[in-house]
Amino acid sequence: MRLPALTSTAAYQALATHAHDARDWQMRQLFQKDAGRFPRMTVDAAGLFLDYSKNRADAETMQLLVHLARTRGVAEQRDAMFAGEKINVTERRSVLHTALRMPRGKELKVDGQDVNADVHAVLDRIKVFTDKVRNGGWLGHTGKPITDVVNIGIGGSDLGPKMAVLALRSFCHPRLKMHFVSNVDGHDMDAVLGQVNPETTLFIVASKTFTTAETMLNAQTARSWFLGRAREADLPRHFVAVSTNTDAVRSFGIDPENMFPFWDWVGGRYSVWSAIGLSVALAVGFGYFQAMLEGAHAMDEHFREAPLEANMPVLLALVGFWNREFLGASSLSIAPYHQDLSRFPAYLQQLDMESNGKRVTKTGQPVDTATCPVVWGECGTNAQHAYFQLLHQGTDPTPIDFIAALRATHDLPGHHDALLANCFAQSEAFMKGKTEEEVRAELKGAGLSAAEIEEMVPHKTFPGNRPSNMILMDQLTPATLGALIALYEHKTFVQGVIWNIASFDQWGVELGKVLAKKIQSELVGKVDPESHDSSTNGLIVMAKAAQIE
Ligand code: G6Q
Repeated sequence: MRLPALTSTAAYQALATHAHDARDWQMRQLFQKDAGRFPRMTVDAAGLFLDYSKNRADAETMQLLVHLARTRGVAEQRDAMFAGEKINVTERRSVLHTALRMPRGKELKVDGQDVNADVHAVLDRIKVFTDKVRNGGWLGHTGKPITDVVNIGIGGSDLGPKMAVLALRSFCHPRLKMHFVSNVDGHDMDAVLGQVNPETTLFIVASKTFTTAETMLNAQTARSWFLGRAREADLPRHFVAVSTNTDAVRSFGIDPENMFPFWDWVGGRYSVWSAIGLSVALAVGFGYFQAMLEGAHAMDEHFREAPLEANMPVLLALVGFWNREFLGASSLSIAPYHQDLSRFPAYLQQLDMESNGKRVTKTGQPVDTATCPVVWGECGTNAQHAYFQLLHQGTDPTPIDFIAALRATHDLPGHHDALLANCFAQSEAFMKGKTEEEVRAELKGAGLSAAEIEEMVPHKTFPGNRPSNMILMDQLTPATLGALIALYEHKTFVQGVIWNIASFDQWGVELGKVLAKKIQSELVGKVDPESHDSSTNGLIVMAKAAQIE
């Protein structure tokens, strides 16, 4: 669908006019004058609850935003994605991570291929393999059960599995220790190899293309390390692959029998649901892995069926778009109040920024507005003691997504109430702030003189009126984690549709890769390079000199 430039549309212009007034709104007042704000600006779906009432938006704002989503074709594009149409236009591919979590037996054919049957055939193999490793039936070359699993992968082949294994810590197998090596920096691999025993370690080489330089080097290093301690014939007990590239897996020396396949219609950053999630299934067991898929599927069904005005991913996308586009928020902070979600902000960084960090439309014209904000974050309450200062009193308004579970998965007394109290208190403080009058009254109560009070007032005043969302679940379980990831996947999708950008490619990753190859050969070359700028030439010469010494 050829869409008009976003800012030229009547729907966008109506929002721009409306935003002119909204810039002066105070959320405190919005809450005071509207008792129905909380019930109206909250939504439940797939075991998650979203409260988006602490945004500088009212009922009219939401209507205008939903109208914009409608006119940009969000519903049609969503249906095209689920149907397997080739909506990844620059790579001419379908985008079917949703098919990875479809229940068995649902009809979906792409290019004549029965996608559902293919997906479930691989899931069946994952079940057999993971059961065997977990119950001690899969033995290392000296007859001992596996104790350590090392996932070697990077980007989408690392961030999702690592985040999910940490998030589901309470569901993990007590014997299996999970490790993730991603960085080409040898310190990453070195740290893991120092901890594991070749007799009881299983390496998963996880790479969609099986050509990614970092992963290939790490896999070769692991292979050499292993072969220094065992025979070539022992490799099949200790190395498996997850990939779409059977030939490359075979040439690496892994029997395709030990390869778990997936398909080109699974984007790297959307691949935790595929065989790339093998490490997750090993850690938590196939039953819980399936529960994660089911949680995501429940969110898919909601996204497909709920009207746009009551659709959780659509609403999250729209308030994010509003903050970015009209209230000048150039970043989005993610604050999970759950230590097990410590890698969730990093996971979302890739999901959102690699998908929507684009500057041209699907048809190649420059985008006429800002696109994806910078996504970053850290767990609460730690973040409160680090950078929340800037969020409260800095000069840039930064929206925050709070994420919390109402019930803990531990039974240590006192902690969870303290955690939730902090989470809710922060969301209230960002919204309300603290007025000059309130500061004066407080300081007067503390016995300060009038002069002292006036000196302190500017420092102790909080402007407030800072937007946030609150995402709650009962407990962090495989199902709610699945729903949470799917929520953000669909949110990202909706924003990409509104901006009309190609959310499913990542050409921006290429340039650095090509240059790194050239520099890598120069670092070991005899002649000092002259072809770069003086800074890059100088850095290469320095690194060469350090290696010679
Ligand atoms: C994700 C990106 C990227 C990719 C890695 C690893 O969407 O495509 O992060 O996942 O570059 O790629 P391989 O799995 O092919 O090694």
